[in-house]
Amino acid sequence: MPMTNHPELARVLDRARLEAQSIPPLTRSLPDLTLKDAYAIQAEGIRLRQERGERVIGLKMGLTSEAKRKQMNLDSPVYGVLTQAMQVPAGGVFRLQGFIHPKIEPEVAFRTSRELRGRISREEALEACESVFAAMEILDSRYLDFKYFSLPDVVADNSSSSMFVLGTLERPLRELVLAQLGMSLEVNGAPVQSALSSAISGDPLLSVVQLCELLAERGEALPAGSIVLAGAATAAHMLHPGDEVRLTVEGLGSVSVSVT
Ligand code: OOG
Repeated sequence: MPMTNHPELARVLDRARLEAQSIPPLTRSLPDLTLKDAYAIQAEGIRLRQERGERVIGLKMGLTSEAKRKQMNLDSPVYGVLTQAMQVPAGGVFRLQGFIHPKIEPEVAFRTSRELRGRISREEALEACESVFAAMEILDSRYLDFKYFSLPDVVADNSSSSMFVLGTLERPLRELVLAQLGMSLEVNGAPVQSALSSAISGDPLLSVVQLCELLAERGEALPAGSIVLAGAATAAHMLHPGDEVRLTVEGLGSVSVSVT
């Protein structure tokens, strides 16, 4: 059987992203694509971005809530890589042009202050994360129909990572009951999604534990100073020109983005 050509598949996905032209899911022509292949393709895609000067600043977890797993009809958490070029400043502008079918999701994010390697406990994650803040992730899938893809497809596509916005109020984790924060996403002043932070992995800090487990399976560590997006608390919301999107997280303030 021929070896899967990870660099070539990464280039196909990279081109789809840069040209904002969706493509059929990889598994349509490669039904045997494994998760291991998919993470290798993802890593190649990040390497291409690094070659163009992008810097890795963190990781995102995806499919950590029941709402998202149901929306995407997939059943286990995945991760993707974040670079500095994907960040929209808080209160900034997100331009739809150049994206395929972007959606936004309410999240919380952590900042780590020490490296985490191997399987860790919640207590170790608590020790290693110096702050928590509100965050919104803007997803975009490079595949034709955002709905129909398998786990290896989404992982190869950097777990639908596109852009993200971080809140400016960073708080120490021990000051909050992390699993009990009310989260509300509003578009043009009207609530569109709301949930308790427990919707994220039962407790958003457990997303960090799960991330370390996934990284450990690949012999990788979570570097000190990483941003970790914990995954969406609710289903994703489609973006339209003129949308003013605001996320408020209890104890963590609000963060907004304008869509043009
Ligand atoms: C997969 C990524 C999901 C989340 O927060 O659950 C995700 C997708 O929905 O395309 O990032």
